[in-house]
Amino acid sequence: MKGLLLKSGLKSFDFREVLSGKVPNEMRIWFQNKELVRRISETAALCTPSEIRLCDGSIEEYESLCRDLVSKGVFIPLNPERRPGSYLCRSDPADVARVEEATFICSKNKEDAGPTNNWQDPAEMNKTLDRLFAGCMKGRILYVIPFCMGPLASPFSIIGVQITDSPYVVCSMKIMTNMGTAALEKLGPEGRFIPCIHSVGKPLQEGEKDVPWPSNAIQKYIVHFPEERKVRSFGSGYGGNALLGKKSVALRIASVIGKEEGWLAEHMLIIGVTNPEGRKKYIAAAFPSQCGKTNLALLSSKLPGWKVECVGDDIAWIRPGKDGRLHALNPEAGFFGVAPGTSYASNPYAMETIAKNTIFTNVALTGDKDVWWEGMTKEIPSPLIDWTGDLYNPASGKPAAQSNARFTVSKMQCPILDPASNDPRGVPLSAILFGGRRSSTIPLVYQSCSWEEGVFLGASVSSETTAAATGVVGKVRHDPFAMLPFCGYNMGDYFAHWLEIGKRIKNPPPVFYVNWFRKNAEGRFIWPGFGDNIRVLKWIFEREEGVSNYTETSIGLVPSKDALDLSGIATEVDVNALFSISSEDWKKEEKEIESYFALFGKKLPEALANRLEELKLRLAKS
Ligand code: SAT
Ligand code: MN
Repeated sequence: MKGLLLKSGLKSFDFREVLSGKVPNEMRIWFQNKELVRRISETAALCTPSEIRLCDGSIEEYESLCRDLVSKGVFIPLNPERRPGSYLCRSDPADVARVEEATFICSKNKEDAGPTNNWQDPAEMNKTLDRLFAGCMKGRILYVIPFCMGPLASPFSIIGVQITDSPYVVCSMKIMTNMGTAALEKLGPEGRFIPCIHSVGKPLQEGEKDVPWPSNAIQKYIVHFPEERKVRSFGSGYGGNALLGKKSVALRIASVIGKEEGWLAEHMLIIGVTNPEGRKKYIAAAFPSQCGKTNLALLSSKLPGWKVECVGDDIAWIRPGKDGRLHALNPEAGFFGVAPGTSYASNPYAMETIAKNTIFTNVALTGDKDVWWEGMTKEIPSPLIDWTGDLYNPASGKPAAQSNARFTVSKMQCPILDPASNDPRGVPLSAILFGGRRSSTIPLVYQSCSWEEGVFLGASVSSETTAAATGVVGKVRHDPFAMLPFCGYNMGDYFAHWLEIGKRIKNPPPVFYVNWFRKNAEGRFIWPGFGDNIRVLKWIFEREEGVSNYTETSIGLVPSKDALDLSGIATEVDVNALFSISSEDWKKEEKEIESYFALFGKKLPEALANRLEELKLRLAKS
């Protein structure tokens, strides 16, 4: 590492000299935690970057990285009059989504990863990764990003340090996490952090010209070591594969920590719902990726007097409180939301949030240098450059924006951000929702009768696959608690942990199942969704207070006739089709759940097996 340049802010040093004890005053904070210094040195020695840059998380640093990315043609600055402070970035067409087949949980014992995760022996995996990481940052800068998931003031927050060779990742982490010196200060000399080592896996040979989106076309690995509390990610620069604070730390690793410490790390949005009388309740909801979490989190109410505010759109850390209730905290500082389908008509608050200071990835570019995607406006602007950089031809039948195109934006820009969004203690939950994308079988909403039955609903979530992960789109797959790709340990133990949490609190919140995506015989959505979902939230709110009417069915409680407020709804809704429970479809569903549960063998908690038997009996009688 002789002569390895070390930069912090505008100052440059020799890394070796600093290591040998000559730590300049302004750098003290970076060299106080021995484990951090060890990780940086070890990674630099293995990956052989040409420079090390310590990221302080300042706005100046962010802006200078953006300018750099613009000069290299990686970021296209958008029209400052229309979309100030914003950029468009185009990924490699082969690196557009999470790679679940390349995502691993490398616990010491295979059984601890469980039947739903890819597993390899950690020592073997480390050997494979050491080979891939050797020299992988040649010709590139190694960035060190200290970050804090959760409010800086919260005792529940988790500190991580991501080392990456992608400046796009640094900019995204700045938006999505509390990043930089503040996180380092919280870490302190003795503090523990989750090391997250990431490389796009494309070393540059002497004189080789870089591409705008470097990644590794052949080898991709997103690997978690739950016992060691470490993440190593290779070969991809996109989303959850690369912004390691999100799915890797705040879900996969945090779920393991939560299991040990008695709390839950969940793939859930959190919202505050206020009724016309001014009473407010917080609700958390789990849906798989690309099933409308950001849309529900930023809902613009179609019912007069009802209001939704957003605490978080993707992740909730949930703990039993001393008051006997569950409290939820959003560990993220920004939104990494799905762009296609977002419009002023469907989601005005999302559009306002992304009006400035936003990084767009894989959307289309208009003639006046603004962004566009399918569903933003009825007319397709012309001219239009598609997400691959070509002039768009609507006759091609292809979409102009990639179907997993995203916006990355600070939640502080959200016009309906809940005042408690950064509350270090989180917010008390009054209801929990599960849901998926199902064109048949599942009614718009139903309620479970107990915590155990609620856990059964979470465990039996299934959903049509979306473009958030690589692979076929539209195939129904089981996605328990919407955590299938994000649970860091055995899913059977995870079910048991949920049951256990319910026993530890006096007042578990009621649990509901929702499905906005049911279709009619012609293949059209029956329910308008978006702002009209407030009607469902209203029924849930009033169920929690015990006032809205319900009918008991074989699967749970549904709104009784006229209990769902459809006043002033703009579209005609076939309520019968929306709530029909076909015993034929449900018998199929029951068989599906039964064969899925068999996957967990002895790890399936008895309470869930019993709930399934009960459902079978009720369906047999119906
Ligand atoms: O995992 S990502 O952050 O890329 C998005 C998602 O799947 O929810
Ligand atoms: Mn998500």
